[in-house]
Amino acid sequence: MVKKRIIEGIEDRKKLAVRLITVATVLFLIFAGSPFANINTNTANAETNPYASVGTIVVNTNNTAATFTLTGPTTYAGNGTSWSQADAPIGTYTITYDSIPGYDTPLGDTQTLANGGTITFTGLYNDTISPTTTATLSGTAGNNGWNISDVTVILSAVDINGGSGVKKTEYGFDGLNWNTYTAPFIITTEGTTAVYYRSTDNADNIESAKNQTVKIDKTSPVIISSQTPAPNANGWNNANVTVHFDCSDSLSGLESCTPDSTISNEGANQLVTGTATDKAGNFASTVAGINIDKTPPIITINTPTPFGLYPAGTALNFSATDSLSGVGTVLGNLTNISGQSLEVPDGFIPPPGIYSLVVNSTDRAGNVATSDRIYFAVYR
Ligand SMILES: [Ca+2]
Ligand SMILES: [Ca+2]
Ligand SMILES: [Ca+2]
Repeated sequence: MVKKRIIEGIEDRKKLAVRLITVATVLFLIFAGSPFANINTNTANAETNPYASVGTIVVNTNNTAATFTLTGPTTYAGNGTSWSQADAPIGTYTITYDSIPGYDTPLGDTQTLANGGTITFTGLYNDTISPTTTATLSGTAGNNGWNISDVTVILSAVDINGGSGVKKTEYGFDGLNWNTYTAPFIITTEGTTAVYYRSTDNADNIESAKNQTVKIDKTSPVIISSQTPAPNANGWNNANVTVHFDCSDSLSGLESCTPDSTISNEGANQLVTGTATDKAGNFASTVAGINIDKTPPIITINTPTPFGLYPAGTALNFSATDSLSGVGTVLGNLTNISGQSLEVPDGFIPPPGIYSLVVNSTDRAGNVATSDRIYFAVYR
């Protein structure tokens, strides 16, 4: 019976050893330390970044009789969840096991040795896959990929499922200098801005930098109207007017500009609207007021009448009207029988003689009216 138990015990140990070999290669580096000393608290792997160590746990113990079981997360090696080593002699144990991408030993995972003391895992990790960062832009979208407002850049990063996790996300504007990303940031600069970004996981895998172009145009285009021919000093034209619009946009560039238009109708303050649109969708308008008067004034001559005879002291009486731009000048051209001419205003009193009178009137648009020639005489 006792012999059977011993045999069974031996068989258990064999099974245990097979199991251990299945999941790991266990190396014992035997030290000739002081036997039967207290079990120390031992630490696996003192590297700065515990995640950087791949596939190895180093367990130090000076207990020659240490019997312990290492129980890890269920993802351990994929071949089992525990390792056992009975009657471990003094030594350093290097337990090597298959690496599984994304395998994570929780920091500070502590195992208790069967006869006291602890073994602390400071971290094991096999993570060679860098995280993935995604940039999301938040702004008022215009056209052609342009934004017409400031743009908020939101970065989010994930490490693969079971990875060591994202340690940090960074961004910059030249791919060389990096800022740690802590919160969404706002691009206010107009024009084209390149935003570079990347993340690093806890195993110090650094993602290849990505970049996202941010195009902002918050500025309306410029539009200026001009007209040909230019108006006269009174602001009037007496012929057709062509209205031209000059448009420009220094950011996204022009999408459209109102073409020339020709105004032929008479009228005061005829409004012609021009609009410029940039490629981002901003627009600006301007209105030109066009004054066209093609119609000469209407001249009325009350005195003299054709071939009239008038006593000395009779005043000339003439006038003009104009319904659009208004009368600019009205003057008579008085010519005596000797052919001498004199420019005279309304109300002029010609001395006795024989005359011809022509009245000229110009409106404020420059249209000229000329009356019929009237012959008359003034006697004493
Ligand atoms: Ca990773
Ligand atoms: Ca613009
Ligand atoms: Ca007129």
